[in-house]
Amino acid sequence: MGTGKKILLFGLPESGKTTILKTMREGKPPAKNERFPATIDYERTVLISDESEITFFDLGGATAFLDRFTGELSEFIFTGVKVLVFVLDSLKIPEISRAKYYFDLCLKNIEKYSPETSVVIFQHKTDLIPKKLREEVYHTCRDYILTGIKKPVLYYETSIFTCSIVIAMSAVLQQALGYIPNNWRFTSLEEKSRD
Ligand SMILES: Nc1nc2c(ncn2[C@@H]2O[C@H](COP(=O)(O)OP(=O)(O)O)[C@@H](O)[C@H]2O)c(=O)[nH]1
Ligand SMILES: [Mg+2]
Repeated sequence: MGTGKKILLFGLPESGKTTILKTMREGKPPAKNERFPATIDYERTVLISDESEITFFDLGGATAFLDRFTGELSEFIFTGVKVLVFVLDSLKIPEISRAKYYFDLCLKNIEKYSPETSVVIFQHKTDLIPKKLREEVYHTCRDYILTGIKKPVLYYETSIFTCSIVIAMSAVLQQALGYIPNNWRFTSLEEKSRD
């Protein structure tokens, strides 16, 4: 599955996965009212630098796909993964138990197929949280999602509208490669639907 090193982006629908990759590809957030169709199955974005190549898999968020990725396709998806990025929508506290369910399933699969994988959480869309609630939202999300997790997890608060997303992505690249490449650029490999 794919070329070079593999990074998975996982998260509930609408958590921001496709937008994050688009922002990285274009070097700026998409225009305010731009909407993308829900990701079907998965899409690949490749990061190319002088030294290396990494493929990001943006996994479609619809429940049927999530269940396939963590079920019948799990070996295919979770083998050879360098970094798992789990995107958590800061505003969807009511859905956090569903997110946690999939996060735990991802970790189970990682444990089974790629135990060396680094795990990174993006607590995303922080620009939408009123400033005085940020601390509280951070603790609520973090405590909930990490309950019962023994594996070390890197945790970043992110937004496509601040440099936080670039800082978090740099950490992901550092985990994947052991260094942050010079001259990195992201390109879209294809719009991918396997079926
Ligand atoms: N305010 C805000 N909105 C965001 C951010 N990232 C993504 N979004 C919005 O969240 C919605 C869902 O994003 P999308 O990338 O399609 O989610 P996906 O289903 O996880 O791929 C879109 O309307 C995006 O514009 C962010 O950092 N801040
Ligand atoms: Mg998407």
